[in-house]
Parts: sequence; structure tokens; C-alpha cells
Amino acid sequence: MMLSEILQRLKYENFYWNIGFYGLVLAGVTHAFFLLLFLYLHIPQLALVNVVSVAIYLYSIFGIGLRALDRKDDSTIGWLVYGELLGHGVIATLYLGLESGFQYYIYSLVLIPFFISTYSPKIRLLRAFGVIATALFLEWWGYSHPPLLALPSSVIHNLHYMNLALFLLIIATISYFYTLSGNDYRDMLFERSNRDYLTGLYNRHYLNERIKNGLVRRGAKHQSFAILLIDVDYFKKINDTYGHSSGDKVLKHLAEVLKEHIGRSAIISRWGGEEFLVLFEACSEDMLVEMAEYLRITIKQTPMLEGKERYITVTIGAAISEPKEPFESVFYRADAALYRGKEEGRDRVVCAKELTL
Ligand code: GH3
Ligand code: MG
Ligand code: MG
Repeated sequence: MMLSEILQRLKYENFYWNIGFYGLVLAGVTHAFFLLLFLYLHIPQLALVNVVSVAIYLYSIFGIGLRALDRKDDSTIGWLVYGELLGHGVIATLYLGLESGFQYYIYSLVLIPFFISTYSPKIRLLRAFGVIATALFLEWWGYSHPPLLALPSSVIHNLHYMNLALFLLIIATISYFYTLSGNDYRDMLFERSNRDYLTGLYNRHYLNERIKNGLVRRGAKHQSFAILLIDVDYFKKINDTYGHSSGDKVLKHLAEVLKEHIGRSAIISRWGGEEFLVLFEACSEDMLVEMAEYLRITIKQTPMLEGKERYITVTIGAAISEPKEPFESVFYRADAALYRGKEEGRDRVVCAKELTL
């Protein structure tokens, strides 16, 4: 019942909490295995320690797990896990010696505090130093004292292999998931900062970055390029007549039409309100105007409000870069061409070449 509730909740939680919970489950299962192992080896003291360990993980999951999820506060669970790993590592090492490899689990605690979101940097460092101090103490103790229990060396060696493998697996898993969550986060930030929320097209920021980093592809600096500046005619009227949300739908639909009819090599962006900028790699003037005319007519013939016969027209300003001409200058010419198109009555393509600026 409780477990299904937690699993249900985790579906809506982010990567961090999912990894955290599955980590707790795994740790609990591992200690249940240790418990059986120590019973099998007839070491009741260590079996008892693992009863406590399993209890700590059960309490972390079922006792305070949901509350931690609700409050987005993992600090109590974090301290419990820290105490458990330190305590178990120290006691098992005192009993079985450094040769058994139980101290390795303590080493993983150098990493873990840095992943727990609610800790302050000071607490993270303190916890990391606590681990270092404990590890050094165990090294000193292990080399200067015999283990409290003497097991056959073959058993100790097998324990060592098992613990080393498990420890390395823990480190690899933590690192793997951490980089994975970092990638997701980076991708999300990239999408948020480079795409327009309404249409999903690239925004002005993205285009500026691409331009700054050398147009249009792979460092080819003074490569020539072409711009289409597409502006919806009388868009204000659409907002005034059908409402702002219908205006939004028209913009979304227009973005879809552009995506559908413009090749992948071009960058389509929403430059501002109802203005779109398409950046092409080098092409001839004829090709550019032909493309612009094709778009103008396609847009004109596509009903823009779902279920309604509502059409829009656009005016397009086109410009091709001269050798070594900066983007701003080409944009200025495309904008002037667009302005001329509006003046001349809209619903047309004007190429900057035809203008005397
Ligand atoms: P013109 O033919 O001269 O281009 O006329 P226009 O009405 O299209 O041009 P104007 O620049 O006067 O108006 C643009 C309008 O676009 C004004 C603004 O309210 C609207 N607009 C800008 N961004 C959005 C948006 O995200 N959603 C909606 N619905 N409207 C927007
Ligand atoms: Mg307009
Ligand atoms: Mg405009």
C-alpha cells in the first residue's frame, strides 16, 4: 500500500528524487543480503548491525519518505544514510579488518553529500572531512591492531572482492546518473533560453549567438547568407477581431507552416511579436525570391484558425549578404525592404537589391 503510493508519487518527481529513492531501496536490499551473509558466517554482532541498517533504510523509505517528498527536504534522510554508512563501515572494519574491504563504503560518502540538494556548502565540506577523518582512523587502526574477529583468510579475501566490486559499482552508478541528470538539465536550459515559448521556434537570442559564433555553419566566417523577414499583415486586427488567444494560435500555426515548407538547413526564428526571420545559407537572389514567393502564397492559401476559413497575408523583406557584409547590415536592408513592401500595399515580397537605400 505505502510502497505503491510512493511509486505513484515518484512518477511525478524529477530525476533526483527517483534516483534517491531507488538508491535507498538498493542500499536496504544490500544490507538485507549482508544480514543473511553474517548469519551464515555466524557473526551475530555484525548481523545485528545490519538489522539496524535495514531498519534505517525502511524508516527512510516508509517512515519519512513521503514527508520528505512533500517538503522537498532530503536532509534527515541524508543524515540517516550518512550515519548508517559510517557506522556500518567502521564496525565491520573493526571486526573484520581492512582486508575485508568494508571501509570502501565509507569512501563513497565523500561523493554523496555533494548530491544532496538541501545541504549548505559548509555542511557538505564538514561531512566530507568527517569521512576523510574516519577513513584515516580506520587505516591507522587496521594497521596497528588485529581485527576483533579472526576469520579464515579465504573468507576475508572473498569479502574483499565483493566489497571492492560493490563499491566501484556504487561510484560508477552515482557518476553515471549524475552526468545524465546534468545533461538533462543542460538540455532543458538550452531549450528554455533558445526557443520561443509560444511557437517553439528559435528565438532572437539563439540567432544572435549563431551569428556571433560565425555564420552560418562550422566556423565558416565570411560565408554569404540570406535573410527573409516575414511580417504578418494587419495582425493587430486579428487580435482585435478574434481575441489575443486566437492571435496566438495564428502565430503557432504560421510557425508550423514555415517549418513544414522551409528546408532543414535554414534557421527559422521568431524575431519579435508577429515577425519571423529565416536565415539561409548562401543562395542566389532568384532562389531566395522564389522561396519567399512560395512561402507568401502558401501562407495566404492556408486557413490559419482551426475549423475556420480565416486567412492571413504576409509581407516579406529579402536580402542577401555582400561579401564580408556583417549581419546587422544585411538585416537593415531586409527590414527596409519589408517596410517598402508594407508601404506598397502589403502581401508581397520585396528584395533589398531592388531598393536604392
Ligand atoms: P502591419 O500590416 O503594418 O504589419 O500591421 P500589424 O497590425 O501586423 O502591425 P503592428 O506592429 O501594428 O502590430 C503587431 C501586433 O502584434 C501588435 C501586438 O499586439 C501583436 N502581438 C505581438 N506579439 C504577440 C503575441 O505573442 N501574441 C499575439 N496574439 N499578438 C501579438
Ligand atoms: Mg505586422
Ligand atoms: Mg511587425
